[in-house]
Amino acid sequence: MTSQTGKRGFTLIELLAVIGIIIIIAGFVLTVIPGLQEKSQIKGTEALLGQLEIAIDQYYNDNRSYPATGIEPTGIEDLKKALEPSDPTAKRYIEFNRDELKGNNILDEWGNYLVYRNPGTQTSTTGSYDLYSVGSDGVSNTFGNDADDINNWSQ
Ligand SMILES: [Ca+2]
Repeated sequence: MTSQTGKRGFTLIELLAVIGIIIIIAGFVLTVIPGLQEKSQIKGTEALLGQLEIAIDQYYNDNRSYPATGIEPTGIEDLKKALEPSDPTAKRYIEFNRDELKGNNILDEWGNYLVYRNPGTQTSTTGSYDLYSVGSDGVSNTFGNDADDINNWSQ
């Protein structure tokens, strides 16, 4: 005759072991995922800057000057209007995705405004421009030279 007592639940030790493993995995996920997300945000912002540099070069070829900046503090609205004018008959050098813009401001992967300056101040090349993201911390204390900032002059 077979006994029905073969069925049993987890022992307390087994339960604690499982809970311990779940805590270890959760800790790993919580530390690794944000790191991966930041890496992808950095890559995405670098890619956007690269696309903008190509578009700015094409604009330069047509106009023999880089897009001018006006009184707007970050200059980025001026850049957006030059590269993707609202006038449908004007030449467009880039097509922004709507999630890359807030109004006429071009956003980095953290949702902060990029900064564009013409004339630039960060290279010795005359007639150059500055273009940067303030990076993951959302601020720049050194006009684009903080360690986490992403700019067009130190890549
Ligand atoms: Ca920064």
